[in-house]
Amino acid sequence: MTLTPLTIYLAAPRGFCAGVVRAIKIVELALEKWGAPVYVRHEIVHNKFVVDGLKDKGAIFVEELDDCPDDRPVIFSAHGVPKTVPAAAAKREMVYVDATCPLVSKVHIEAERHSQNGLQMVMIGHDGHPETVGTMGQLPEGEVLLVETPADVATLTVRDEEKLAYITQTTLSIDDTAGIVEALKARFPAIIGPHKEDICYATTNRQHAVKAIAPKADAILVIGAPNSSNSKRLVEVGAAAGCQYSQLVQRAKDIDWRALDGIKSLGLTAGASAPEVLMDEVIAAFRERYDVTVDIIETAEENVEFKVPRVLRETA
Ligand code: 2E4
Ligand code: SF4
Repeated sequence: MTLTPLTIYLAAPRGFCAGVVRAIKIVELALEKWGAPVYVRHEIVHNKFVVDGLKDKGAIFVEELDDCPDDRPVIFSAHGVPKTVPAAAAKREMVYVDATCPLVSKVHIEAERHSQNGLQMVMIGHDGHPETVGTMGQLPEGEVLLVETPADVATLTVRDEEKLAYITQTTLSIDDTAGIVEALKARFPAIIGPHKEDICYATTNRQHAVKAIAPKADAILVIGAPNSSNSKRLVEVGAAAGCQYSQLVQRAKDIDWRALDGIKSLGLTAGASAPEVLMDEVIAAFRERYDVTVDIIETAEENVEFKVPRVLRETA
């Protein structure tokens, strides 16, 4: 049987970012140092394959600190936690390691600095997402107002228009966020903020790569989890950049082959929390059905690395 030709445009960069590599390493080193079980508050990163792999090594995942015993170490996920969480762990004299990505911690510090300068904060983020909950939780209740859309900006009630600053989640759509920042600046000309937003290098690079691929791909698949903000944004960016069929898949078995019938080209990328083995699996599934040529579309090079916390450095 002759297979139909298919060109796969493979995005680069894609997949794991430096914050995810560090967070997973923290769990692995903690298991080495303290033995099993080690507790992890929330999925260390939003990926079932990663979480299941760590469960097999002895990690126990819980949603709340209250679900952890006092006498086992606990790790906080890469997304960050409200200040009340390490405070409660310290009060219980627990051993805890914070795997919050340093680029999320940077936003936490920014919020604190603005607040110390007497500014009220506006956070651009997704309601209920753990990073947004963690960042807003750096300041007392009411000090951070959440906006998700330009329409939310129109209805904001602020304490003093002259004393405002904004911060953002790190995994937002660059283009959508620009629109919200514009609305904020139009309504509150004195508002201060970062140069553009707090979207991180990895989010930025992955969105740029998808944008480069979208115009020439008949379909795009993004490997990532349904609760992964950065992965979902890649799907949206692909669609907004003109690709008719842009879909999230967790792994090869999720692919809707019928929907892809007749395609000649496919864009492939993976969110920051999706391991490359799942990309290998997806490409292998296409090779079984098509005569595949892989064309890597590289729009940036990445060489960011983050150190693990000091308490785990000797183990490393
Ligand atoms: C922490 C911050 O935030 P998102 O839902 O995209 O998290 P995910 O775990 O999918 O990706 C890693 C990550 C963690 C991104 N930013
Ligand atoms: Fe850190 Fe960015 Fe990765 Fe999030 S996506 S973990 S902010 S590097």
